[in-house]
Amino acid sequence: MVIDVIHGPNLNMLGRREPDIYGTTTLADIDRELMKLGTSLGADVETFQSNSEGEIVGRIQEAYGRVSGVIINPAAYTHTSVAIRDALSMLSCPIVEIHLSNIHKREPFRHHSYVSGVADGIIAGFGARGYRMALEAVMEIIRE
Ligand code: CA2
Repeated sequence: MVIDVIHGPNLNMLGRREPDIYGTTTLADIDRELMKLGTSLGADVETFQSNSEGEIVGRIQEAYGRVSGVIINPAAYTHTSVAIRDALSMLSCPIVEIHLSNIHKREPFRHHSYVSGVADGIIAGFGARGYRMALEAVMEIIRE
């Protein structure tokens, strides 16, 4: 069983800039932790980060029929990308949208997500630990 974890633009900078908003954990730390948790839950966690909208759309298309669940932090594309939403809407597996910060506590332009309408659930505001919550949630939905 494969769970795909997709990280959007600038998340490769995690832990290196703006620790007050996004924390000090790096993306490599998050990926390592998810792979470990995945093994204990019986899933192969694959991770992908891109700063390019087209590459993220391509990755979602490749997930079609191949993966059992998707966890996605579309980062800034959350608030702009109909293309990512449309790609996600083609999947039939569970989708969890995740944000490190509580986007509803921040600037008004972050309050709208194009992705939420096609996600099974949303986790926001719990920092890096939200990824663990997302993986546990996705595995529980799959097993229901
Ligand atoms: O809270 C989140 O996870 C966000 O998806 C992060 C995005 C932001 O545009 C969304 O509104 C909320 C930004 C990711 C940028 O990540 C950085 C990490 C370290 C330093 C600078 C940016």
